[in-house]
Amino acid sequence: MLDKSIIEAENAKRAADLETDFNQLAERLDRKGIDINAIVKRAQGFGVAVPSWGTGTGGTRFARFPGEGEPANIFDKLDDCGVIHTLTRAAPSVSLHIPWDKADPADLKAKADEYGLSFDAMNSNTFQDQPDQTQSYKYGSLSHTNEETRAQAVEHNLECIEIGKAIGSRALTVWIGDGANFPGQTHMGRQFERYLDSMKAIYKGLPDDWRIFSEHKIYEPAFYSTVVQDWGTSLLTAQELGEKAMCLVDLGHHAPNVNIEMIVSRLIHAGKLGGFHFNDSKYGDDDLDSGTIDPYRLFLVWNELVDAENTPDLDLAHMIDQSHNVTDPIESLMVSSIEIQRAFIQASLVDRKALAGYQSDNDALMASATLRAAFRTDVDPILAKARELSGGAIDPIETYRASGYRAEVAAKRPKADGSGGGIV
Ligand SMILES: [Mn+2]
Repeated sequence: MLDKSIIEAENAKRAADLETDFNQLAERLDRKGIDINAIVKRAQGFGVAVPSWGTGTGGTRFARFPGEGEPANIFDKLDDCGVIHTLTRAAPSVSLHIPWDKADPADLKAKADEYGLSFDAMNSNTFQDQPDQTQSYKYGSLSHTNEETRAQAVEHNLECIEIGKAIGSRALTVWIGDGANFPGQTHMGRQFERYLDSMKAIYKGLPDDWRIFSEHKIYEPAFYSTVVQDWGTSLLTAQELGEKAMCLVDLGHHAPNVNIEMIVSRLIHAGKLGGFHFNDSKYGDDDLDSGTIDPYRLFLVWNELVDAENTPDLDLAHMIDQSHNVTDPIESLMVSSIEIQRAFIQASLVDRKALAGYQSDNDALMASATLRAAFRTDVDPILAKARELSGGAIDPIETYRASGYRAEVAAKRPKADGSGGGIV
């Protein structure tokens, strides 16, 4: 656990500058009729879930280059998540992955409690074989032609729900790697029917206060076709299953140039938007850090979410899903949490009344300028003030580096194996 005195000492170095910057921004926003303290409260109320797997170094299909002090198990991962939340105050929950994070639920809860963390959506894994399973997922899982393989995949998802129930999770995210590499390899219609039947069996095991998220992905690991390749298929699935079934949008799981913010709007309209996996991409599902490639797109997604925030029953699960290959994962996850929070706060500054007026007057130039005015506002002082007031670090990265946490865990944790490819 991080020594609180380090946060205090680092904050003391920066408090006066923050006050100056904050007061200047407060004055600017006040001229626009915006109360900065209300915006700070919104920032303090923001939270995104950290994926347990994100605390380790990722990799590509070619190789993985582990870093120093990699977490050896879920308890190490929770320690790292605790550091991320302690410094940023923006990452209060963790999304677990089964079987990678399997452990005694009481121990998981106890460790999470140490840092005030809770558990977000559970993630099942039927995209790789585990040593103890009888059926292989080489040719698919929930949509496999073999009934026993499908049953095994359903059973695994039901087990994820059971573990989740014991640790206070309320959702299951299902992403499958099922698809085909060759035209003709599978009957696309029958394959989708089998998938739906399996999902219905999982849905039956869902507690009343739970939700199930279907996550679409355009390609990979299957390169010709994937069963749940787009938001249309995901929506069909959610609609066929029932009211507890929702769609999850992973920002990286679309073709380049796809208008993701419009997909978000459509799913809100359908009452089927359940959550997000935040990341960024340049070419495909690159799983790059949130906000590093196209921060404006991240803002536009949040613009839709803020616009719809008073929609009845809109309850979104926000999660990060990234692969950290060349950075310290704790640093990447802290920066990403803050960048997602930044887009939320920038979107909260949009003058919606003015925007609606420009839209109804067909004033395209001023409508666009209204969005960009919010996007261009440097909200750093708001985010830093929110962290300071919540007991976090004014500068999480510098404070983390000053703490020496990575060197400390590197001395204690076993050296990670770098052989083989990683999970991207
Ligand atoms: Mn994802």
